Amino acid sequence: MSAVLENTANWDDPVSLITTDVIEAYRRDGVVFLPQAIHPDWLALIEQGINRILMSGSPLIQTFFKDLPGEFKDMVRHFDVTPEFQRLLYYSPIADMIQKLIDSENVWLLFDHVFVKEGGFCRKTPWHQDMPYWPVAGEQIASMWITLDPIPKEECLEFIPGSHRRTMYDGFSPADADDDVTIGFYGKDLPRLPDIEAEREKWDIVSFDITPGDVVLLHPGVLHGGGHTTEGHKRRTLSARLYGDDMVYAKRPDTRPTVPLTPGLHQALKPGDPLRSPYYPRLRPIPDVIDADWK
Ligand SMILES: O=C(O)CCC(=O)C(=O)O
Repeated sequence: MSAVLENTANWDDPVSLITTDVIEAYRRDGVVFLPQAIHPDWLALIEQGINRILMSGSPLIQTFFKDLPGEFKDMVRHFDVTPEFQRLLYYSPIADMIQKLIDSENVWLLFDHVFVKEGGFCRKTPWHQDMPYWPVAGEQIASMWITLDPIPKEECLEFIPGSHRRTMYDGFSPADADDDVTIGFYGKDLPRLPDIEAEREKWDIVSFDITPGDVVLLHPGVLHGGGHTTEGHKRRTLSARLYGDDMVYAKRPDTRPTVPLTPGLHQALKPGDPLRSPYYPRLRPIPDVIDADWK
């Protein structure tokens, strides 16, 4: 069972929320709910960043479920064109909290990932792990899943604690998800996803009621999905994907591009190389050049 930790907002020292219990629960379950971890000022900045991306007409906005009343927009890696996210990721406590959680001297941003569900009934996100989509391996990695809107448990993402320590499945294929959520993203080399939704009783599934400011710390190997939204409800989420020193480049099947599309990555690195790219900015320690310009 994943940890739900007693907590009250501690805006002066949010890093103290990453206790040894949290670290242990994260290693064991790969998912930890942390109540009131992000100050409303940072949430306002995230909202401005999401609005900027939505208004930009970015070619990286993918819209799913276009035939339904509600739409699902998925936006990968807008850091360079979103000053709100730059300010947030360099100067909010997010990187410090993850640095302590994964116990790494350095912390890099793999990418920012925004999800917006709104406009009426919007179906569940199919069950998946994030790890197969990303060309990475190692232990020191975490996403902070930050949702701006209050949502009941039934409309929150759902998670299967401990699944990051078991099989890494193929991803689901967004284009085929209407017909069969187990059709693979790559279609080779990795085992096909089980149909978790069809046999929910067999799985230990957790989810959380969300009040703005609450976050979920999520290991990208954890199976997660779900979270439809209904009429009058919306869910705007930033998932900040950060990693540390032990992460290396890893190959994925060659049938589809990996996420995020990273200029020159596959040419520059071979499997096992430390995961470094100008596309993955270092957040901790903050580079001197950023501090000198911004403070
Ligand atoms: O918000 C969603 O529906 C999907 C989120 C997700 O898959 C993630 O944060 O990795």
